[in-house]
Amino acid sequence: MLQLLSQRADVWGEIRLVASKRSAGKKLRVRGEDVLVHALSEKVFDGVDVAMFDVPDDVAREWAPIAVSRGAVVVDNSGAFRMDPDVPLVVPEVNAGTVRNRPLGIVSNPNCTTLTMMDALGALHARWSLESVVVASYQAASGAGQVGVDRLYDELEVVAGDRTLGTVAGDVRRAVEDKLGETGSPFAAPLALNVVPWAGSAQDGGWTSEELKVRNESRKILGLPDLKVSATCVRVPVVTTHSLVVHATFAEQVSVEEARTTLVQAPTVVVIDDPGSGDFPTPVDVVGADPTFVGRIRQALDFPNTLELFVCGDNLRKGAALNAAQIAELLAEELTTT
Ligand code: 2RA
Repeated sequence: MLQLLSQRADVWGEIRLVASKRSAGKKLRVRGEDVLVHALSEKVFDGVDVAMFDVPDDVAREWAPIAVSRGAVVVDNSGAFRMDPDVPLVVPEVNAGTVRNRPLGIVSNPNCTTLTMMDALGALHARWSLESVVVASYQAASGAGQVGVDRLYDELEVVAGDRTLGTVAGDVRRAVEDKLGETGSPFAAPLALNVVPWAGSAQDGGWTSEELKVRNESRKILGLPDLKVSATCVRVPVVTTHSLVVHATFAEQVSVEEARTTLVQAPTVVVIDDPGSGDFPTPVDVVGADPTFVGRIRQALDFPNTLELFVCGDNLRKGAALNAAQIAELLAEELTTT
């Protein structure tokens, strides 16, 4: 977030940094300057127009209303308010107008997995009505935070150099658990040399919280409360950048060429789709970039109104900080023109 605020058009006056007592007193670099970190308190929000929250759900639930009561509009990156009907859930390329309808003074930033496909799907939906989406995610370790990144690198160190690992059931798990212990991983199974079909917490019916977020948030952002959505969320040994396989069905047949043109024309989407030359998006080529990258665009052979897409997006940028910064910029524009 600090890097993005330093790189984007500077629409801000003071940027005040706020954190828990543990970090208060540190200095962090923003816009080329060292800025003091203040401890969280009610008074720290006084004079703040836009408060960008990147905290756990319970902290957001407690402190967002306090920031609003001190005069700020909150942009919240947690899951605390996303499905509240009085809180807009905003992707500027898709539903920027909803940001003005915020009776609680809070605007929510979607989950990174939903965000990875939203500007591409939004562009296609605006042209051909979307009827259903079936998604499989390939989620990076950094979706689970720094602890996830550290765990992935630690596991990779354990398995590096042993060319026998991954050939006998349980050998990778034993190697990882022998070195790193049986607890302490944010992942439900070893991630090195593996894929793990689980992200988030357990919900009714065998679903995970992450899968339900993809369904519920997509419906809200696209303004399609009855959109049929089914997601399976999978963690893969990638550091940063989520990928999604999207099976999107529209009200009418969509030609691949027209879909490609629509995606090419979408300002924040980049199409890389020449598989014959080995050109398609992959996380290691996309990480650190702002746009959503789309490739492998195909007409589903047995589903006439359905396109298959492979989508990659940096889960820390568009999937989190960038989208939040874009929302804050919408608010800044509104506050300076009204
Ligand atoms: C994950 N989507 O990747 C979550 C983070 N918000 O774990």
